[in-house]
Amino acid sequence: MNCMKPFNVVINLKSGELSPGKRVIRRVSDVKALFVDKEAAEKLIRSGDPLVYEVIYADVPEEEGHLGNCTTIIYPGKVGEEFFLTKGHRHEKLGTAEIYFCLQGKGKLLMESVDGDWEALDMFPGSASYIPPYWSHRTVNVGTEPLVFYCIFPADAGHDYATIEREGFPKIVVERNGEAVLIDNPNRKGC
Ligand code: PAN
Ligand code: ZN
Repeated sequence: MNCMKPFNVVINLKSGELSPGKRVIRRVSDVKALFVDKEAAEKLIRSGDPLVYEVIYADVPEEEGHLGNCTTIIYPGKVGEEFFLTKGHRHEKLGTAEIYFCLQGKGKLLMESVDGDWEALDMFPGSASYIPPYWSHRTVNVGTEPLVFYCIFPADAGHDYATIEREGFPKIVVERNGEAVLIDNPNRKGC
């Protein structure tokens, strides 16, 4: 039997720092394939390869019964006209859900179901977005401050990044006249 002891982590509600935690960082070079404007991505990489987002995980076993949890901090920025975003994934165990609780900033949570429906939810401080089973998910920072949110998911859900990397999302989020707008992804491949 697993007799793990209960424990706290402490989350800074403004910065998203989670302690103690394990940090994963993603720079433009790690996510360049996701953006339409490859030239703009290469230019950013040459000029210092800025940080796009960080994920800080609480130390929980990736086993059935446990709840994985982490904060994500997406920095403000754009590649060409597209806002900074997370890689996006669907869960390897497709029938697992997730909750994103937004602490700071302004975002869009893009989702696509295995049936091909898509949805976009606004993220703002206090929004708690429910991602049902069978929906892939990607987050976009459409504001001028870091977008900070706390995620809770079945610890054994797993992450499938390859499908989204191959097919892309149906929509991308771009800045037009100072507004964040969703447009069709010109690089979307058929499923
Ligand atoms: C989140 C995401 C996190 C980073 O914890 O993993 O926001 O996004 P990517 O994993 O797409 O890089 C989650 O959805 N976990 O299942
Ligand atoms: Zn997830």
